Amino acid sequence: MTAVDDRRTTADRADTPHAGVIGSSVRRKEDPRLLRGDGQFTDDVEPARTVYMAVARCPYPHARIGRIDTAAAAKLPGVLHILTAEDIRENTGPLTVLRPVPGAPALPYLALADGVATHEGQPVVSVVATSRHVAEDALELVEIDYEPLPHVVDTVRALEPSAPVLQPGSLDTNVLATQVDRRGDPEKRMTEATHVVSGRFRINRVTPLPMEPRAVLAQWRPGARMLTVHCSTQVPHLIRKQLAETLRLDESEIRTVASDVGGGFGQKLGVFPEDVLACVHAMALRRPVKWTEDRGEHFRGSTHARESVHDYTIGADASGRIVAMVNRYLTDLGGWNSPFGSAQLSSVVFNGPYDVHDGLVERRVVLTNKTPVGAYRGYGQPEVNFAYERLMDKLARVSGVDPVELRARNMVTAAQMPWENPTGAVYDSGDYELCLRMAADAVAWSDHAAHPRTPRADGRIVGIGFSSFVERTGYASARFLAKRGSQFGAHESVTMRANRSGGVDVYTGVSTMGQSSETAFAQVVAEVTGIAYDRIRVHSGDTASSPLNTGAFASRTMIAAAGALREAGEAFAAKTRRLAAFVLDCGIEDVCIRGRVACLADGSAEVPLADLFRRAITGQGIPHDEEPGLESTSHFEPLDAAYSFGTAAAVVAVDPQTGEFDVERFVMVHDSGTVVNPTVVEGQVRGALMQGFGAALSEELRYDQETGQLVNGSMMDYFVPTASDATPIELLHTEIPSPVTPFGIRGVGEVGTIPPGAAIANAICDALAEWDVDLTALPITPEAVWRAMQNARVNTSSTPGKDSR
Ligand code: SMO
Repeated sequence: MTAVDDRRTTADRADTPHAGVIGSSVRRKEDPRLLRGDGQFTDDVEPARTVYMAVARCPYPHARIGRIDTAAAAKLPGVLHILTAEDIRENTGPLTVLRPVPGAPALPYLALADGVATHEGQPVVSVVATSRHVAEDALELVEIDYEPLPHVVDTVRALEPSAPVLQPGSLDTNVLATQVDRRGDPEKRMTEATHVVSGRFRINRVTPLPMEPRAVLAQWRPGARMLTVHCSTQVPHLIRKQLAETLRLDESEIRTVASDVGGGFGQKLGVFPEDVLACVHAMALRRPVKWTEDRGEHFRGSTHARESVHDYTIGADASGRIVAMVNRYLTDLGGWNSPFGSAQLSSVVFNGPYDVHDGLVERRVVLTNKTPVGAYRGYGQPEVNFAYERLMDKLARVSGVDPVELRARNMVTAAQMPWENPTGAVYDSGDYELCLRMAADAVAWSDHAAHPRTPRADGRIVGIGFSSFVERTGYASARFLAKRGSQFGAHESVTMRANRSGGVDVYTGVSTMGQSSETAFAQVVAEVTGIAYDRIRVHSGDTASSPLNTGAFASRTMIAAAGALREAGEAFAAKTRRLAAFVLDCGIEDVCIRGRVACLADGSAEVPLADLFRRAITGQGIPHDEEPGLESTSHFEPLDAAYSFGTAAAVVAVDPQTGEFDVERFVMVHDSGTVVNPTVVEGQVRGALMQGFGAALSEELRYDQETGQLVNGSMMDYFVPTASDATPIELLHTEIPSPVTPFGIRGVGEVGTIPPGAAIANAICDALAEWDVDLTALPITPEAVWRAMQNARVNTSSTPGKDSR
């Protein structure tokens, strides 16, 4: 572990010269506007003559679309423009996918359902009117003849021969693609193993549910041939690319702007049909067209996530040492491929933190008549963690090895790194066992393990469960992405520009969506250049001003951007020091930049940065061999992905009569390498843990098998945790720098979503260990626990509850 730098505690006043550098919990640059209600979200942008779009959506899970009659709607006063598939077929292309499923045929689709709709909520007709309510009224007057087709909404049933095939033009079955990664001979190792544990693990369909739903505002100036698109997105430059492709415009004719974004979580990772439709309407009407998603639309028309079925097997020798890990899983894609496609990281890190040579992971991507699945914080890692960590506890049980010792015995060690897993992922560095031991100590595991699980005075039995994990953060390289057909790079890009006030403007295509990138970027610039944190302004998310970058996802922004900020900052500082040496008449090596001035190291002479910057901007008063201007741009690609890691421990009290339970403690021990801003990192981990608790304990999008309808698509029926449901969280960190990233930073955005399900399920099963209760599905509700107890009753002679009171 590296020593905790004392700058962190002493330097969080923004006006001290060295405040805001890496490691300090400086106040967030985003907060003054957001806390005053002065943020500017897409819906806050309201140009003159703005008109409003509403969208008619398919009410069936699968339907052929017959005649569409828009005549009555068109006559409604205030209605300006109506689109159906017929109107856009000629002039727009299919929506493009940023991260195609490797090995899958393309499933091109238009912004409006053309002939057949494959999920409830798919856009069929769009209407623009002078107000949203008129547009919504017009939808009531649109007549659409639907011929319902046979549907399938269950992932496993979609593979049965009787299931309707969703894409008969491209596929014979509903399997879009099968991907196998393997190393060694896991089947043979499994036959030689002393202990083999396996299970089928069902992961619930959930949705990221950002506080700000999707939103778009499109403006077209035909004379200038300029389409300006404000959009709530994580990836302004990638949306610009996708809009250009679908609208058949030059990229130079499109400017996308993401101002404040109220959460993305992976969902806002590419262009959606409504974005295209708003642009088509705006170009036809020559008026600004706005669409803001409502919650009902959001539940059916955005993207869902996570739903998968994992058939996982682990083999071990007599001592519990793992000899093979095999995961064959189905991942549900819904009715179409979304801009980012379904999760791929269940494969990449399927073995978690465990050292195994022989391994196999088989991924089958399955189409069903449900809302498309897209990225969501963690992107496959929470799903597979639930499977392998439940099995580690089963393995502990059958082998008689303590679950903490079993984990420790199997973890990749610091000495083994860099270590390549069976899929080719290279774990860069870390001390996985240290985090595990810290978690075990924090919950006094050895004391707990030594005592029987007997009820407390309140009748509840306390159990403790662990989940150890790695998190892939960032991407291996542009070459790695190219092999998978991904339409983006692994780099991040910034431009730094001096201004006459003596400040620095930093331009980035990364949009600010709660991850505090403005703050963290400014900290890196302050660290590298010595310029005061409060003289650095970060401008986010506008393609007209920022260099062409990748975007904010995959816990990758800081890993890549810190390198770009360092390179740009070093070049910027070097020129600043040359100008200062000229003015102060000294050697360049004698010049320091401190806060708002450049000075001699001993402080005997100084010149304000504002003076130097004005000289550079005017080209007046600079050395003859210097070019005017003070600006630098850098595009930086890190060497490799970095792997964050840790262990979580849950302490859960279970009522053995009813299955009711409470998570009384949740300890998260985590390493994200060098920490840029401790408060921001803590916020990221806590926020992701809350989403992890939601997915683990209460959230599940349920479809009626008979009708194919989403039955709980509202905030009344879909149980997102509220503040009053918050589980108490205890955070502990180690801080081991990564050798493959600038400053040793690992990503931190997604990690909290990973361990809650497994840790809590393991704790409940530990509490009810006497009856061998097994939990294999998420979410874990009291009913699920009660049912698992009933199953255990059938399998054992004893009865949970009865004997224990
Ligand atoms: S699921 Mo994230 O925004 O890569």
